[in-house]
Amino acid sequence: QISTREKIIELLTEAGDGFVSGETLAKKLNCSRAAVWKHMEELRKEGFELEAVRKKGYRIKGTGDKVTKNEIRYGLGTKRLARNIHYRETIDSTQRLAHQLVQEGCPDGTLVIAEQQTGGRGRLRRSWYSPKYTGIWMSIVLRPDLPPQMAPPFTLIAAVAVAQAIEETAGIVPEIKWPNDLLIGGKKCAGILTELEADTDRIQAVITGIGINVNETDFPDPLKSIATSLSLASGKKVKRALLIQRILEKLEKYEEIYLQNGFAPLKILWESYANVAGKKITAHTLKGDISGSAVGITDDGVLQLEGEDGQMHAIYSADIEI
Ligand code: BT5
Repeated sequence: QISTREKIIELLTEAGDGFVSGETLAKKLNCSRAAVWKHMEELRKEGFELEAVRKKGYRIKGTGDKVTKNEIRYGLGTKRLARNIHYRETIDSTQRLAHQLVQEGCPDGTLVIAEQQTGGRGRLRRSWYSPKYTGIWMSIVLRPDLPPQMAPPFTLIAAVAVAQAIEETAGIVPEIKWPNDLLIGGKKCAGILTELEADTDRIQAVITGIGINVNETDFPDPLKSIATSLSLASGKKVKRALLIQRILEKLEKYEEIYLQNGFAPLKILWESYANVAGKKITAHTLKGDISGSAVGITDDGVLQLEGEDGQMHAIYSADIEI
């Protein structure tokens, strides 16, 4: 079911550079001209650049770079994901709201997205820098019917979806650093935080938080040396809503593959973006550090590390130093 505003955007987009008169819009939308004008005002507030010319009507001049519900919905090719969107200009953390929505029984595919986070979170209570209008800060609620031990590959699946979408929209190929970092030229451009709500035998929700530096031109001091944005790396601005749509479409597709056939068929795709295999690394785990050479990941997404003592270690969660 599409809203009146989506319908307006559709009609104006179809007209391209041409104008659509208020009368035509009113007729097609089955409302008054005053109501059309009111919708236009709302769309303007959402960042659409709309031009109104007396006796000619309305025309679209291009969309401002915002990530509102309409910007995301228009042109989105998913069946399940982001049918339900919670948009905020400012929020503490999209993860926090997503957890709350899960408690309230939100549907599979619910998307929480914000222009800015004041308390963005990384793993292990680290903070995530999320300035206004320049990046993508979103959380997606998935409700697969799986046991909790099947949850870890969701981070890897999200990483592949994000890497591929970046490649298609920004024209740069990021590297995936196991498990949850995306790097360009050795600097972090995106991070993924997967959290779980589960009973002992069944997942209630996988909440996948995705943070991407898109159009930032600069970073504050502690991040300057370790962070980059797509626009710093590619030299051009990227339209965030387009990147979001591609990520959602891929995530939906890969989640379906995972549910039907497991992680094995996605592994090769993941490996094509990964940067660890064969490298000397140190895994900082909660139980201590393990150094050795990275062999690869298993069909379940577990990192295999051959220790300096020749022993094989299965790493389920860690920060990797290359
Ligand atoms: C992550 O954690 O990389 C997961 C980040 C997930 C953020 C998303 S945004 C939407 C959703 N809502 C949330 O509240 N969070 C999720 P981790 O691997 O622990 O990395 C955190 C570390 O990355 C920090 O300690 C900093 O060193 C660095 N960092 C912080 N902000 C950054 C940024 N914008 N770009 C690059 N690095 C950053």
